[in-house]
Amino acid sequence: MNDNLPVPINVIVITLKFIMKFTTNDLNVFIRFAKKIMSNITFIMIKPDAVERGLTGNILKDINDAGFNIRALKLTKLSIDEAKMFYSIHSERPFFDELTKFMSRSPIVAAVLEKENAVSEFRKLIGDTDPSNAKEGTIRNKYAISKGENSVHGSDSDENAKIEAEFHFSGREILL
Ligand code: DAT
Ligand code: MG
Repeated sequence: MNDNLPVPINVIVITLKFIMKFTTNDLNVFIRFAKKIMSNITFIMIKPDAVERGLTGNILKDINDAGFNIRALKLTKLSIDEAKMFYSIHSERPFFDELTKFMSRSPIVAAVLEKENAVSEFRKLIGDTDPSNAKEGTIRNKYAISKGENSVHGSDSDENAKIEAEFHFSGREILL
């Protein structure tokens, strides 16, 4: 027995075990919750070609009609360096220069959307990258001009949705 301890060692051990069990359970609940939120959000942009042609309202209506909830929204503009950073994954592609010049040409609308399986659901709503291959009724089929100027961006994975949302919004601007 350690005389310096004000409470018996077994009481300390039992208390510590209890706290650890409680925190582990708590952590698991938190992780499950975080995973659920992650698969329910996507990051999207209404691109310069669509904002320039006054299509923001139409596209937001399509988004609303498809059952997405807006969790963050703003009109903003990318500098050429920000466009290069955002699309850095495509930096080796032949269209990188065209893409980054286009995306920094004029304002965009950036948003975080929520729906079950948001990433795949939003990509279904926008259709193929190339509007001539985009299904009837999809946003790109209705509004896109070309493969480059294709009106909307949608994240391609839960991980990228998080990275892209954090690129454009601070934590307090995303209302989950
Ligand atoms: P998506 O936006 O459907 O995810 P992506 O990630 O392959 O398509 O490409 C990103 C953007 O780059 C795309 O929305 C438009 C542009 N882009 C892709 N391929 C292109 C091409 N062949 N010519 C010009 N721009 C292109
Ligand atoms: Mg993509």
